[in-house]
Amino acid sequence: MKLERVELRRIDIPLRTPFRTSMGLELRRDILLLRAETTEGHGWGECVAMPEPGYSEEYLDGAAEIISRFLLPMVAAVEGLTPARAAQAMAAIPGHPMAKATVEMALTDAWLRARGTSYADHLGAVRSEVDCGVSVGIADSIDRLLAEVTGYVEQGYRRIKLKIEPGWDVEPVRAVREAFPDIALQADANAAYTLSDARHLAELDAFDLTMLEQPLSAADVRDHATLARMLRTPICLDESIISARSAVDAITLGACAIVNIKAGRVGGYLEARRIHDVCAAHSVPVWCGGMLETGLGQAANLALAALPGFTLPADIAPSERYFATDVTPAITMNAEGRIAVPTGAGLGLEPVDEVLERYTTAVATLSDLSF
Ligand code: NPQ
Ligand code: MG
Repeated sequence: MKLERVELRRIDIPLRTPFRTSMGLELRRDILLLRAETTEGHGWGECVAMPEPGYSEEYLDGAAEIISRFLLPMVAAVEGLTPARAAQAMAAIPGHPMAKATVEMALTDAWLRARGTSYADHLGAVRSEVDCGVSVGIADSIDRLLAEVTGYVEQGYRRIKLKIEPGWDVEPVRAVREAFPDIALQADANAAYTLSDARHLAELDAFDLTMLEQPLSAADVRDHATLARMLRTPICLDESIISARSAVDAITLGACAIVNIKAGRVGGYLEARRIHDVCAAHSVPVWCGGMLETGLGQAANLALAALPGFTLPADIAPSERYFATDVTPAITMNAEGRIAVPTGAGLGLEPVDEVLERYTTAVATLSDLSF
């Protein structure tokens, strides 16, 4: 396979409901899509970076720059290009995992489409559907939170994840637990606390949470290990886990009992699978995180979440959770809170042209990738 031409496309989709986290309020989803044309056909990649740094250091304009200026020329020069060789070549540049994952995802889609193989079979999936959870943003009041969560429970989501931050933690978690004594419930802090909040966070132990996700900063792995010894609630790491190596380090230190896997955060689906493998070897359960992806990203995440070690519900949502109209045919969830893993070649779905055009804010075509 050889890379011939790439289209970078920015799309801007209004969110159906505002999504507030400790990093800020999101009203729309501004997304970078990459369409790779190769000698064997085309494929799609989706960049999960946000317009501004916050969740991590990456941001959309920076991702577009490193992709077009450095990653694509490197990948275009690879002899006998495969997704794995592309990932290997891109590893020469440190960092920029979301940008690398975008390129790897598009090349993988093209590669698999040409071979009639699904993303799920490529990654080693063993399930035909995935259990879905929902990530609930910080609300304006406890009453509004309860109304929102009630709707999600009625829709069949198999677990509820509450975004928390200092000032919005114990009370909302208590209220949801009292209203729904039996639901699977977890909280995600997106690194909003420090170790000095340990006694306060220990109050969450009263609510039988499946996990507390990323309470401390990404670099504070040792502090997470200290915190883990002070809490009964299992710690899950998201932002801290940037590779299979860092997953092994965190597990060995006792910093987490559960790992959230996002391909964008770790540089691609191949590294995501390696994290799954090392976690399985350490008997650490994993689950598939989400970044408010379109149907393209959700399709790849569904394939990943169908691997055997993904034993907890995913942050994979039906299209309607975030968007009035997705760029792909809508991904739907059944009344039991499950979404089918796509079975078609590659991602198994494609953007709908007129929807894509409607949301597009900028397009760049890169055809001279040879220098
Ligand atoms: C998390 N995702 O697990 C992330 C963080 C996150 C579904 O909770 C725009 C784009 C806003 C991506 C807000 C979920 C976002 C975003 C939060 C990702 O930590
Ligand atoms: Mg998270």
